[in-house]
Amino acid sequence: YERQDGKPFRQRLLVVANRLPVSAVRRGEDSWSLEISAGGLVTALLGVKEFEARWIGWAGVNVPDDVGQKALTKALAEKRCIPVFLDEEIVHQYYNGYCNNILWPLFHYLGLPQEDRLATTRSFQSQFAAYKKANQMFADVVNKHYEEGDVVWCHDYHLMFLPKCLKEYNSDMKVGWFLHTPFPSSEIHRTLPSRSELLRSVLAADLVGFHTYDYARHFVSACTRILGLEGTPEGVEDQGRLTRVAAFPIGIDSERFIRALDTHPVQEHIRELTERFKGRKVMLGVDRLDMIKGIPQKILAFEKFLEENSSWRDRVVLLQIAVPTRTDVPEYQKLTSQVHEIVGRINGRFGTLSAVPIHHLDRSLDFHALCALYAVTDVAIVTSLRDGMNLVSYEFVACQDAKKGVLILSEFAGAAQSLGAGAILVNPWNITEVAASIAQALNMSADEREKRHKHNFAHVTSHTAQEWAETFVSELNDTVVEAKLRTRQ
Ligand code: ADQ
Repeated sequence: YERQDGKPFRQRLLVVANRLPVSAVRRGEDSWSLEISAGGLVTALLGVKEFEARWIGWAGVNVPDDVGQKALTKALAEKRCIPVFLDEEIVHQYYNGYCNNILWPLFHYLGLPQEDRLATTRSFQSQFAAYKKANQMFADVVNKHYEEGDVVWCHDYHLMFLPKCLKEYNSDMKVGWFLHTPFPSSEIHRTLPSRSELLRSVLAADLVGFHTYDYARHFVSACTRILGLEGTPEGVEDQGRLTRVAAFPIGIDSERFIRALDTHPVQEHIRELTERFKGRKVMLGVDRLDMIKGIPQKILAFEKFLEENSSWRDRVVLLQIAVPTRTDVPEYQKLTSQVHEIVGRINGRFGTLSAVPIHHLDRSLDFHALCALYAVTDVAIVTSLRDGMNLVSYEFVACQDAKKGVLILSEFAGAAQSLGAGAILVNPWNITEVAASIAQALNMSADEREKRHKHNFAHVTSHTAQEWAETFVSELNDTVVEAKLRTRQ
């Protein structure tokens, strides 16, 4: 593989994540079609151009037969992807169970799902066993493809057990682990029956990264309080071995969004949208349909705003684009019906024969349509109840240099720490406060909008995904060199 500009790659990077950045659909016994899938990590790593990156992960499909596995492996190789094959039972226990039903809600301070709390508690051990088994399967594939000098970058809460498995194979492997979600307060983490084992396996990595200092601090506290280890300004120390812990706030490939705005398809979409919503201010929400994104809270706040500001009722529209995820998990199915019900009720209440106040779409948009939507938006609204970072807020800012729209942003998104000075920060649980922030945003003077946008635009364009990845990987290289020097002394 060569870089597009012909220069040599700096290093081989094995990016290990639960999901490969492609979705695979079987077209025949030995034929597959592949499609790039939406998601925060995919977006971030699209910006990484310096490293010869290979992806290792699950393709999201069950492929029980050899012929299918061989054909898929071959098709994926063209996209620099290496599959890990997981069977249905493992996926059920590891992915739907331990990852999405236990770790995901816990790391976002949502607790276990109410109804089956006891059932989850009972199945905990078998799900954790499946989690470890799946992580070992990832480790086997990484080990098979590893070459000396490679950097192995493990991603997210699905793979907390992976650093330990990799170091058991080869203690010289350079291993980094990055968490895309928040790391919760140690008081939350300590409720996990597998709390110590998970912390110890993450600590096997050379470098452990989080989006914010708060998450890094929570992790170090968990290690000191639960494992009794020593926390230092550098990280966590265990019997003379240091695991470096630091914050690496992610960014986006802002240039990709800015360039797209001038292209024909985006300009076409912009023309259509401007015509379609003439005379109305456009508010926009773009989220995966997930309980952490606070979509019902956002819509209820919008209802309150319409209730209290009758003069705005036919002058503003909320476009909520929600891409369905984890559709086989009951909690997510419930969320979809709940959102549909609230939207239907509000549209029934405030709609007229010619217009409705909320357009809710349950689907993913292609890149051009998304850029156009960001560009025509007057107010973007992110009401995550917790969110590791939230890249939607960054993408919106990147597309707003002409319009200078306003960003309403949850204080519980990691992005609040970087875009806080330019955005209106809100507590999404406080619907009255969010409704007031909508009024503030819609009525904001052009000068104020410009000032706020300038701050955010400078941040988004200078803290890119590429820089994020480069910083993490060079820090990982340095950490390993320093550790070697320390052991020699
Ligand atoms: P996500 O929870 O997926 O990511 P986010 O950071 O907002 O959240 O990224 C979502 C990505 O998916 C964005 O690039 C967005 O454009 C795209 N997307 C969302 N809805 C879409 C739609 N309807 N159509 C098209 N595209 C859509 C996780 C963490 C975040 C963290 C990222 C990166 O939960 O907190 O910021 O990883 O670390």
